[in-house]
Amino acid sequence: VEAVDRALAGDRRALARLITWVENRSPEAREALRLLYPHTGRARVVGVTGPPGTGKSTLVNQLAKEFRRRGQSVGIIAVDPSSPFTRGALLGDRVRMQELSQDQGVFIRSMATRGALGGLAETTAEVMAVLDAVGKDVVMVETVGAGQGECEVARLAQTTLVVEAPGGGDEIQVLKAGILEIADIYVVNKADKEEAEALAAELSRLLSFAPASGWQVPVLRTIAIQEMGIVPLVDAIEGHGAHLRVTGKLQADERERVRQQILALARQAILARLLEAAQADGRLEALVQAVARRELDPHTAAQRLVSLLKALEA
Ligand SMILES: Nc1nc2c(ncn2[C@@H]2O[C@H](COP(=O)(O)OP(=O)(O)OP(=O)(O)O)[C@@H](O)[C@H]2O)c(=O)[nH]1
Ligand SMILES: [Mg+2]
Repeated sequence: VEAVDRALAGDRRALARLITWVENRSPEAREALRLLYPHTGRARVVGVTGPPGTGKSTLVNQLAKEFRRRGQSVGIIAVDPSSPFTRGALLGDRVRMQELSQDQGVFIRSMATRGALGGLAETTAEVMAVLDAVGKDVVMVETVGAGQGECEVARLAQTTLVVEAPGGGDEIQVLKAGILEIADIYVVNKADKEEAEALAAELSRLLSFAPASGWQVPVLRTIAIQEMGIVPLVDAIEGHGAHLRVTGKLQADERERVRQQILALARQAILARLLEAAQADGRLEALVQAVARRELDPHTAAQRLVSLLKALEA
């Protein structure tokens, strides 16, 4: 595919086109990804997640600037949670990130989650692979840590930042979502607010109960709007990267991610083939009716459906 060569050579419009293919799951996407894959595996992938409005986008913006000062190129994926509630915030992001987008070393892409049901993590992983392949040194992914899907997206990262802020955000909510476990670095943003200190203390206390691993999750304070605490945060991100490398965790985690990715894609492919076959000859509808009439139980029906796969292979 010609666009692949051009994107690899640094053409931003070709890069944007590749990402659109991937997002739309268009036929060109698979071939493009196949050609790009050998070029991947070099980027530092950083996930930034946390409750709505804690300053994730502002922080990502500042982190990008600091990485640029350190001579690194940056790709940013903002996963937009389709709720109308966040529409305005996204617009704000655009304005804020305008200055960044003038910089050729930064590529920013917002991804809609609408209609990406279930496949969001797979699609995001593929967009990350594209940015990695074209040579971005750092790829940052911003997601709102609310639902299961967003947590999945956070797991695609090598290093995950969980961003909290005092006021508004309900910490208990966050803990319920299991977000504490996914943090490699905890950020208490809006440290200009008085309650930030108590929040940081509470987080440190909660983290002290976590089982010991080779990595002590730091709790760092930032004031993203004033560009404060950004340098120590980037230092911590680099520190976590070094930790992953020396412990061999970088490769181990990567293999686990690839394993999950293969299985997820295989699951999708199998289900698609099964549904195609079962719907074509009305088999699925027949099973549904049989179960509804209590002639079959759902387990047996599922087994009959799966046995269709053998027929397909034959
Ligand atoms: N006081 C204060 N406000 C901040 C700080 N950082 C960001 N904000 C403000 O907080 C609001 C939300 O910031 P965003 O960066 O859009 O937050 P977000 O987490 O990306 O929001 P969503 O993507 O909608 O979840 C904006 O009005 C920012 O200006 C900070 O350090 N201190
Ligand atoms: Mg945001």
